[in-house]
Amino acid sequence: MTNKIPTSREFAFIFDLDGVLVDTSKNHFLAWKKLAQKFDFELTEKFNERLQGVSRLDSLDLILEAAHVEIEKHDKLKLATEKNIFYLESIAELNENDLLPGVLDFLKEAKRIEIPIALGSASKNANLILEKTGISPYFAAVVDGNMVTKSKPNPEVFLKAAELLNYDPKRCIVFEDSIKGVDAAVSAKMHVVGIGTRNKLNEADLVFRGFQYFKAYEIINWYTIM
Ligand code: B16
Ligand code: MG
Repeated sequence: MTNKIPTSREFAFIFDLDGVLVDTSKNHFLAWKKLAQKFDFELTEKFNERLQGVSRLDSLDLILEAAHVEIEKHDKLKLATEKNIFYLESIAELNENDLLPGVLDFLKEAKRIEIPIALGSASKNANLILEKTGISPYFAAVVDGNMVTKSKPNPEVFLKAAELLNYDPKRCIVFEDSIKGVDAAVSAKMHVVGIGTRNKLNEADLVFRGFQYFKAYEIINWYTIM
């Protein structure tokens, strides 16, 4: 008798990056907080939820609006660059140990059962983070902030990932930690698993607090019998 490995090509997985695979959400938060001090704006964790999954320039616009600061486009670009410098400094030592609990085992299992995997992130630093944490080889396709023009909740980033994988959106399962990211997946007509709390990610089909609490094959089984 052969030990046949079960395979699943029925569905593809699309992962968000910050806050799903790596705990870089807090680095973004602290970098924005430091920048916002320049114009005496106290950036709270609650306000930060509005920035999750949102592009760098759109995030800056939200902060400037809340702080009642009006500046020229040229100065906005300078501030966005400054924030990115703070952010890059804070992730200089990032490595495989910074992957969130259960992520590596989950990716390994998904690969073993042959589920195609893509990244759908708003971050322009996504490839750098995949390299630093050593998980690049798991991704058949990477769509990052350099490849899209519209921020989540617009579905562009996920639709592009599905296109690169050559999968129908209805056969894609997105893993997301942000409200806007969940909304983007829903509007792409994809399935969506929330990483966080049901309270926050109300529109997701399933919600788990982290990848250590479920297996890739359980997700596939759940959507297969749905
Ligand atoms: P960058 P995700 C998003 O990544 C972050 O959630 C968001 O806070 C950040 O502003 C955005 O990437 C842009 O990142 O400044 O590195 O280009 O959650 O979509 O993976
Ligand atoms: Mg995220």
